[in-house]
This record gives sequence, structure tokens and C-alpha cells, in this order.
Amino acid sequence: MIANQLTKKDSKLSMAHMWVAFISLLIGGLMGLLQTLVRTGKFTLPFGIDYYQILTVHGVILALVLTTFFIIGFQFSLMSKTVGMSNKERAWAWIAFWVMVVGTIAAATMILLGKASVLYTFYAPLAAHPIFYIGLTLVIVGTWIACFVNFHQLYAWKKANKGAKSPLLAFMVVINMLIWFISTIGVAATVLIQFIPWSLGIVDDINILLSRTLFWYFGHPLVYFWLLPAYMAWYGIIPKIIGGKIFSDGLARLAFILFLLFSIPVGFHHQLLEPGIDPFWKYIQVVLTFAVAIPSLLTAFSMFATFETAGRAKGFTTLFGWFKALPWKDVRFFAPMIGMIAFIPAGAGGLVNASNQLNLVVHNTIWVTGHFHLTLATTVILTFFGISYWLVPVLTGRTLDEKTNRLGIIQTIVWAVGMFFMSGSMHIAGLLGAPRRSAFSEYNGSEQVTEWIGYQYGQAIGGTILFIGIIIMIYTFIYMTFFAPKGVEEFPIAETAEGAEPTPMIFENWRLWIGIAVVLIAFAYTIPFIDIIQNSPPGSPTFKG
Ligand code: HAS
Ligand code: CU
Repeated sequence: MIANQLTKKDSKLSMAHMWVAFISLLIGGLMGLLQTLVRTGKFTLPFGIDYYQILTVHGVILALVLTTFFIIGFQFSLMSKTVGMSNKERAWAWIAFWVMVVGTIAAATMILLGKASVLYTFYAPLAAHPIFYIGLTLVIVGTWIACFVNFHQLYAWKKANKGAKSPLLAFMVVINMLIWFISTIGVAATVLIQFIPWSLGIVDDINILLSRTLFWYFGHPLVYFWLLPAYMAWYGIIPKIIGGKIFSDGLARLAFILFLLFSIPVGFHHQLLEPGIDPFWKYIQVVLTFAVAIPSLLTAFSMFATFETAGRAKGFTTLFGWFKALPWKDVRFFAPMIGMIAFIPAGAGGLVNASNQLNLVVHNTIWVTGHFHLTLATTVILTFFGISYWLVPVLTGRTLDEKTNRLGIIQTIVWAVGMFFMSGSMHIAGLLGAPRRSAFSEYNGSEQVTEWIGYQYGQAIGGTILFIGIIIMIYTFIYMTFFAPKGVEEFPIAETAEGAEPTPMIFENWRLWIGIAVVLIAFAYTIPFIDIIQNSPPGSPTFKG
């Protein structure tokens, strides 16, 4: 039998992923700073570097590379800790890692050579060099190997522990990888069937609407692939850090199952203004989008309940007394907590985006950029930073000392302040009509532009503060890896509260949940796909990105 623990070999595997993630943070963050400076109109990029090239580096390296490597590395550590990893599984996990690294290097090289300035969404008819798409394909193939390693880990554990409920965190990892696997089939299809033949010149035309629909079939679940590891930490780790218990194991699993069901059939909320999709199906997918907000609302409820019960157990009896009982000075709590607080306005913004009439106002404006810098770049990333303060010492055999804790608290505050300015300015400028994905322009002296410029400065101020946050984070990462005192750091895994309702075993019925997920996807997408394939207009001329 395989021991359920994080061995030295497992640590090395997760740590390799962390290295890629933190190097990506530095490179991607620098690009972000440059972008905000360009948009003030007072700064030009040196050496003839193009704005859209650095924008592509920024999006690809942060939204795709950093996240994927951090998530997969973190999830491997959770799986080893809760259900164990065999030597064979670890060998496959390393193969997955290297396939992803090779793919990343291939795609990154093309972007750096200026042959793939197509942004992270690579919308057709902007065309990149074929190697860019082949690189992306390799990254996806690597993640698929990682998916199957995780599936096999839980399967092996279940076989050895017949009838037992799977550990909560392992259950969550498997759900996240199921969402990832099902959704990446869409992006793999468009890249393999459409983009690669087209960029190689084998075919002249590309069905733009189809490619964008396949992209967003993947693009929305992608954001939950980022969010769910943060939720794993909120549900399964934070209660331990605050000296409490998981409020309800069953509720946590239910939330994750709802994500599996509703994350995917909602991609049209990114295409509400796209002509060529029947409004009826947009409406259906918007209804499903509001359904996918429910597990986040369950999570908000669960977290409040966890905080309150922990506070009351410590003897705080007043209505909000539990608030004081929280360990504000412990960065393992503080960083994710700021992330949670940010998710209240961030999630509300998401519901604004998903509302058809309001989407008309915000679509393609920098409001949307503000939205995902609150969700991804604050809620998710601050939680990831919060995880790294204990995970990196666990992986390197060191301890989270006073210095790391202090640096982490400062980092979190710097990040929150920087993001307040940057994302806040983006939201307001967006409401005033400022476009996203756009370098500085005076738009031929249009008067409206004068309304935006103040907020563009606001973004540059925020971006500069955020870059300071990145330097602090990188310094802390290096300190934790090489210099923090040696010792044994705790891997905090929470237990369920006594007296909580038992978890229904039906939650482990994978066939049922995957089955319903597939039915929902088929319902939301089959007719629109047929319609798009039969009725799309001919492709437009190709533009080299
Ligand atoms: Fe989004 C666009 C709708 C969540 C990321 N989103 C984007 C893009 C990205 C992104 C990257 O409907 C741009 C893509 C592109 O390049 O074009 N989004 C939503 C909705 C949600 C949502 C309905 N988005 C996310 C998350 C992301 C993310 C999460 C990343 C991680 N989004 C949209 C739409 C668009 C969009 C449209 C397209 C816009 C357009 O026109 O282009 C929902 O999932 C949000 C639900 C969340 C909640 C909040 C629950 C609150 C919690 C915190 C509790 C706090 C506690 C602390 C306990 C309902 C759980 C309390 C403590 C105290 C002290 C108070
Ligand atoms: Cu979405």
C-alpha cells in the first residue's frame, strides 16, 4: 500500500512546478507594469518592442502558465498528502511536467520573436506562427497526463479503502481536473482542427465564430480551474489555520459537484454581443451562468459559518466577536482572507457582466480587465500566495519564520492597495467607455479620451505598486526556498466539525455527476454548434498577429 504522505520525491515534483510559477510571476508582472506605463501616453517601449507583444506575454504567462503550474503542483501535493502517490504515478507526473515545460518554451519563444502577438485568447483571424499553437497543444497534453495521474491516485486509494469516503481535498482535486479535462477538449479541438491547419497554410479560411465558441467552451471553465484550488484552501485548509473545523464536509462537496455541472455550459456569456448565435441559447447559458454563482454563494456562507463557529468556540459571544478571534497576524490566513473580501465586489462584477443589458455597457471595455484582476489577480492569486507561505517551507524542509510572515503581511497589503488603484480605475474607465486590449491612443483627439486619462494614470500608479508587491513576493519565495530556518513545517489539513451531518455517499457517484454534466453540455451547445457550422459566414482575410 502507498503511504498517504508527502515524500521527499513528491516535494521535489511540486517544487519544480512552484519554480515555473514564480519565474512566470516575475516575467509576467514586469510586462503588466510596462503596459500600464504605455497607457499613460508618457512612455514608449524601447527597442521597437510592440505593445501587443508584451500584452500577449503578460496574458499567456500569468493567466495560463503561472496558474496551470501552480495549480498542478499544489494539487499533486494535496493528492500525495491525502491519498499518496506511487513511483509509477510520479514518473508520469514528471513526464506531464516536462511536456508542459517544452510546450511553454515553444509558445513563449514565438511570442518573444514577435510572431505570435495574438493575446492569450488568440482570436481568429489574428494568426500566430504554427509553433505557438503546437506549444499550446503540448501544454494541454501535459495537463491531461496530470489529470490521469490524479484520477489514478484516487482510484488506487478507493481500491485499497473499499467503501470509505474519499478524503475531501482529493475529491476536490479530481473534480477540478474533470472540469479541466472536459473543457480543454474544446480548445484542443479548435487548435488542432482549425488553427494549426490554417496557420500552416493548409487551408485558407477559418470559421471564426466556431473557433471563438470552442474557445469559450473552454474559457469559462478555465476561470473555475483557477478558482477551485483557492476554494480547496478555503474549505480544507483555512479552518485548520484559524483553529476551527470544516463547517460541513457535505456542503463543500456539493459546491464542487455544482461546479462540475454548471462550469462548462455557460461559455456564451463571453459572446453575448457576438452576432450569429441565437439569442435563445444565449439566454439559456445566462440562466446556467447564474446557476454557477450558487456554489460560490454556498462557499461564502460556509466560510462565514466556519469563522463564526471557530470564534464562538474560543469564547467570543457577541454578534461579530468572532471577527476579532481570527488570526489576522498569521499570513496563511491574512492573504487568503483579503482574497475572499475582494471576491465580494469581484463576484458582483461577474454578475453584472453576465446580465445581458449590462454586458452591452461593459463588453470590450477595460471594466472586464478590472473584473479579472479582482477575481484572478486578487482573490485567486492572494490565496495562492497564502498557500505558498506554508507549502514552500513544507516542500523545502524549512519553516515559516517570523520574517516570512512579516514579508507576507506587507506583500498582501501592498497587493491590496495596488489592486485597489489599478482595478478600481479600470472599472471606472470601463464605464466611461475606455476599451480593453488597447495601447495608448488619442483617437484623433476625441473628447471622450480626456475623461479616461486620469484613470489611466491611476492604473499606472496601481501597476507600479503591484510590481513592488511582485518583487517582495519573489524575494520571499527565494528566502523560503533557500534561507529560512530548517525544520518541519505543518501541512495544515482541516477536520470536519463533530456532529456535522454525514456526507451522502451519492456524492461519490462519479458516473452520475459526469453523466449530468455531459447532458447539460449537450443541451446548451448541440443546437448552437450545428447552427454555427451550417450557417457561419465565410472566413475573413488572415491578419498576422
Ligand atoms: Fe468572470 C469575464 C462572469 C467569476 C475571470 N472573467 C472574465 C474574464 C476573466 C474572468 C479572465 O458573464 C475575461 C475573459 C476575456 O479575456 O475576455 N465571472 C462571471 C461570473 C462569475 C465570474 C458570473 N471570472 C470569475 C472568476 C474568475 C473570472 C472567479 C477568475 C478566477 N466574467 C463573467 C462574464 C464575463 C467575464 C459574463 C465576460 C465579460 C465580457 O463581456 O467580456 C461568478 O462566478 C462570480 C460568483 C461569485 C460570487 C461571490 C461570492 C463571494 C465569496 C467571498 C466570501 C467572502 C468571505 C470573507 C467569506 C457570487 C465566496 C468575508 C469577510 C469579511 C470580513 C466581510
Ligand atoms: Cu466566464
